[in-house]
Amino acid sequence: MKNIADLLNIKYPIIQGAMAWISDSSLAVAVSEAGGLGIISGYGPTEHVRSEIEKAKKATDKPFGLNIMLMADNIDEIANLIVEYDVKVVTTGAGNPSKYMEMWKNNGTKVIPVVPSVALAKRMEKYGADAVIVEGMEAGGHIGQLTTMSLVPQVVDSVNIPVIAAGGIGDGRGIAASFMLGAVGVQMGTRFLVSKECTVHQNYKDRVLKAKDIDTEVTGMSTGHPIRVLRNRLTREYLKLERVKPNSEELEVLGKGALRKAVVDGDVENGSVMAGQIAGMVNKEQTCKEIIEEIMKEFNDCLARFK
Ligand code: TUI
Repeated sequence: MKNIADLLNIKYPIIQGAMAWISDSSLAVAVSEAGGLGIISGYGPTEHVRSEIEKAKKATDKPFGLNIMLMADNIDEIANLIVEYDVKVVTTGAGNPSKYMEMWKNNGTKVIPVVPSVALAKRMEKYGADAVIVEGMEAGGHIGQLTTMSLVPQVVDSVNIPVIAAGGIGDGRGIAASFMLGAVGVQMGTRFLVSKECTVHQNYKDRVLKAKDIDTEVTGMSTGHPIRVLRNRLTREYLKLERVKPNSEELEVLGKGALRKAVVDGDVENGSVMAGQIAGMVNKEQTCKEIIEEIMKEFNDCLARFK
């Protein structure tokens, strides 16, 4: 398979990464209408997720996906929405989705788990995944331990299903590099976060637009839930607490509701501003169509250099 577009019935091999509280129907519809695959985040109250799916169905006849965050507590309900609304693609993150895979596959939904290791990629292939998204720790949010550069080719060598690369990809050069590693598509979150159609608070966008290469930090290494975010008052307090009071309840209190605080309230000092390492090169707000067309041009220019 040369690219993932045929499997997913889309024009370009670009998937928009799900971002908790951020990727709603507005963003997903804009990406799908521009020829990529938009993904609605399934993280949040079930009725909210249901209404975002309904809005997307009304706004586009192009395929879009729903992401299942496997650490959420209403996950059974969200998993059922895939079948109820006949969502064409499901991506999963932060855990092992095998419990739900038969149900989704029986419905004809394409199942694409995000994996942080070769072992999980192999297990997902055995359970019938249609493809895997291999996410390196350059990504924003909840991350694994390996980088995209080292993990993607190792997974490519270990499975026979299509591999989609994620983490650290923000332009056409990143797609070209991913294809060189054996991937047939890419997933990008941070670049779409600053798109015009993304409804995240403007303060959050501005923070990403202004970020430099060294501005992300990983919190939660000690708790087993590492999360990549932009450095601010919250990360300074959190990292200090991790050093002086590891495993304390205070850590949980500090982290609770922090993402929503940044995304919805725009409190980018005390909230969790999740973003990937490529934030440093994301410095303009564009429509999703402009982003995708610019990236595809860069990608084709890269390929032409090697002809
Ligand atoms: O899921 C993500 N990134 C996320 S989810 C998220 S939601 C949230 N997080 C914290 C606070 C509030 C909301 C933010 N970012 N990426 C996909 C991903 N999945 N990265 C790593 C993994 C992963 C890790 C372990 C996938 C499977 C896994 O398996 C463990 C097992 O059970 O075998």
